[in-house]
Amino acid sequence: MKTILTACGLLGLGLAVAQPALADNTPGTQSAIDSAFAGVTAQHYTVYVLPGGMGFVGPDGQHHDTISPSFFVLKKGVPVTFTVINFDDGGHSMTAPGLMNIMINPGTDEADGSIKPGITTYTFTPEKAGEYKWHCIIKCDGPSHWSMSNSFNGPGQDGYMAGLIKVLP
Ligand SMILES: [Cu+2]
Repeated sequence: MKTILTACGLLGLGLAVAQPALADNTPGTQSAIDSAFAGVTAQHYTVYVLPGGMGFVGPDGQHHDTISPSFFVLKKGVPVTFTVINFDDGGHSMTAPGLMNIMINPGTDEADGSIKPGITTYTFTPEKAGEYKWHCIIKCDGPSHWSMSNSFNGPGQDGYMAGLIKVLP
């Protein structure tokens, strides 16, 4: 701000107006986080479960059971609702010990061979800031079950049947 006022002064524009003290919006500071979430009273994510052939392609070139998105940012103390739309006729979970456990309803096989998606709604309020690992605890992604195998963060392949949740303070 000081630079701008100086420039205006040099140009003789007379635009020097007293500026209110700005909040420290340095990324990661509590005041920056609080100002980003000012007035936010609810958080919402829509998540899709994609079975086998619908899912993303893994490093083996095959499609795999996928929960997408799989990485989330939440604000502590603000209620969050996950709406999970499951296109698979099998159940899955998003299990994050110490934070949440969403048991995902399976889709329903229809007479014409299609699958009516299962819908699950799950609301909770994150109470503790930190980084949480989630993974699916229901055996899935047959026949290889690759999506359930360990990746760099532990059980489940991140981006498929696992991921991280960051809860901001
Ligand atoms: Cu699963």
